[in-house]
Amino acid sequence: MLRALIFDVDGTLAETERDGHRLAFNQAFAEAGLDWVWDVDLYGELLAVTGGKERMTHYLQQYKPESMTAETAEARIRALHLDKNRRYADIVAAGAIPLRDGIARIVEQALAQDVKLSIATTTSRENVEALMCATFGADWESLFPIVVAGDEVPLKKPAPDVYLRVLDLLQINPAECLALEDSAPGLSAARAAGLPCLVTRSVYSRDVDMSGALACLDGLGAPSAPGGGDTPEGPWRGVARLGDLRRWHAAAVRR
Ligand code: XBP
Ligand code: MG
Repeated sequence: MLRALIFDVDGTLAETERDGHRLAFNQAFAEAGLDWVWDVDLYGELLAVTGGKERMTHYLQQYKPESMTAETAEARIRALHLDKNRRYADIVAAGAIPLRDGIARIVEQALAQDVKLSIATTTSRENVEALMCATFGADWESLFPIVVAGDEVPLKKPAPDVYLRVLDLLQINPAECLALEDSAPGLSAARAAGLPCLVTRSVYSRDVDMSGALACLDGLGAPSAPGGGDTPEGPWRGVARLGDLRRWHAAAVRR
C-alpha cells in the first residue's frame, strides 16, 4: 500500500538547475569579481557533485586553483553561496520556474487520497521555501509538513541521510513510500534508504543510467504533452495519475 510520497526538489518538482541555480551561481561569481562562468554543459558535469558549496569547492580545486588561497577559500565559498541563494530566491520569486508537468496533479490527488507528502532534498530549507512559496503559495507547508534539507543531516545525497530522516519523521515503512527523483545521486540515496524510487528525468539526466528505479519516465506528462518511459508494466505513455503510481509501486514492491 502506498502511504507517502517523498519528493526531491531540484529537477523533480521543477527544472531549477539550468535556469535557476546555475544563473544565480554565475551572477554571484560576477558580483565577486571572479572569472568563473558555468555554462549549461559544464554545469551538467558539475552536478555530479551534490550541494552548492561542495560544487564550488570542487570547481575551485579542479579548474581555478589560483583564484583563492586555501586559508580564505572556505569563507569565500560560504559568502558566495549565501549570495547565490539570495539571487536564486529572487529568480524563483519572480515566477521564472514553474512546477514540472504533473506535479500539481499528483499532489492534489495524494492530498485527496490521504497519501502523505514530504520532501528530501540536497538544497537548503530557504531555497525550498522560495520555490514552494512561488509555486504552491504561502501555505505550502500545510501540504508538505515534513521537509529535510541537505545541511540538516551529516551527509548529502547520494548518501541516504535525508531520506532516512524523513522516514524517521513519517514513521512509515519504506516499502509503503515512494521517492520521486530526477538524478542518479538522488536515485542512489533513495535506494540506499530502502525506498522504491520513480525517476522523472530532468534536462540534465536525459541519458543517465537509472538502473534500480521502479520506473523511469521523461516526465509525468500533461494532456498536451504526454510523458513516457519504462514502468514495471512495460513501456508506458500518457498522463500519469496517482493510480498509475500506486500500481507501479505495488508491482515493484511485490517483486
Ligand atoms: C540538487 C543539488 C543542489 C542544488 C543547489 O539537489 O545538488 O546542490 O544544485 O542547491 P536535489 P544548493 O535535487 O536533491 O534537491 O546550492 O542549496 O546546494
Ligand atoms: Mg534532483
